[in-house]
Amino acid sequence: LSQDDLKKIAAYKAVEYVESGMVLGLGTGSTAKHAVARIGELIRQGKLKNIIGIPTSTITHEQAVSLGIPLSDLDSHPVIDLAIDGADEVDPYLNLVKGRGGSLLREKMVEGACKKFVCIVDESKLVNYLGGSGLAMPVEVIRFCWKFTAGRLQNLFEESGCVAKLRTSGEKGEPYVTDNGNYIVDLYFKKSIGDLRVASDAILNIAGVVEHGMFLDMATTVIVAGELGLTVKSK
Ligand code: DER
Repeated sequence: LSQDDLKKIAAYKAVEYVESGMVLGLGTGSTAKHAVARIGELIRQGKLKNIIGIPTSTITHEQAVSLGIPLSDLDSHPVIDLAIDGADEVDPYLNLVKGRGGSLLREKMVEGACKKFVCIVDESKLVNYLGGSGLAMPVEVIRFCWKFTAGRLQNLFEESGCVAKLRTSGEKGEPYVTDNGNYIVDLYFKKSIGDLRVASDAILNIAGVVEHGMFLDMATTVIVAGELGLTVKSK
């Protein structure tokens, strides 16, 4: 089974939690994309009715529109029944790193408004501790003096061997700009950052920071698709 096969298996399992009449948070990324496609298919087959989708990015909004999924937003639906979304890392306590796809702010707003948040991953996302993959821990920052903010983030985690890098896109390496018009500074750690709540509060204390990609105590269920089958972990 390819990694994408595993993502699809996890996504389809998560869509089994969807019932007609639900307001759904629609996630972003290559795993969530399968869930959105499956929801669209079940609506088209008449197996799901009266669904309202709340997209977590412009790209998911476009996918949902192309599938005919009725859409709304948090202003009209401040309480959401169920969100389905991927993750970049999952620790043993169901804490997540998200945002390598650049949508962490709207994802955190939507998933923070949900009664249930089902996270879908292939087994490659499992880590012993957040930041443990050595891959990016995204932080959304305002553009104004982003270098200053990046420097403060890097100094904050000096003991963890942190390196802060501005996320760029395109051939010319121009700064990546989020749906919200902000930049992303990616943090790379060599060692554990210790207490995640302490780290989260310290990051959010920096005035130029908008939000970070640690989703602590937010997922209610994590569905993991692996070579040996599916594992469902619930809080
Ligand atoms: O950027 C994001 O938050 C995505 O949801 C990410 O966490 C998972 O993306 P993937 O399903 O493409 O690996």
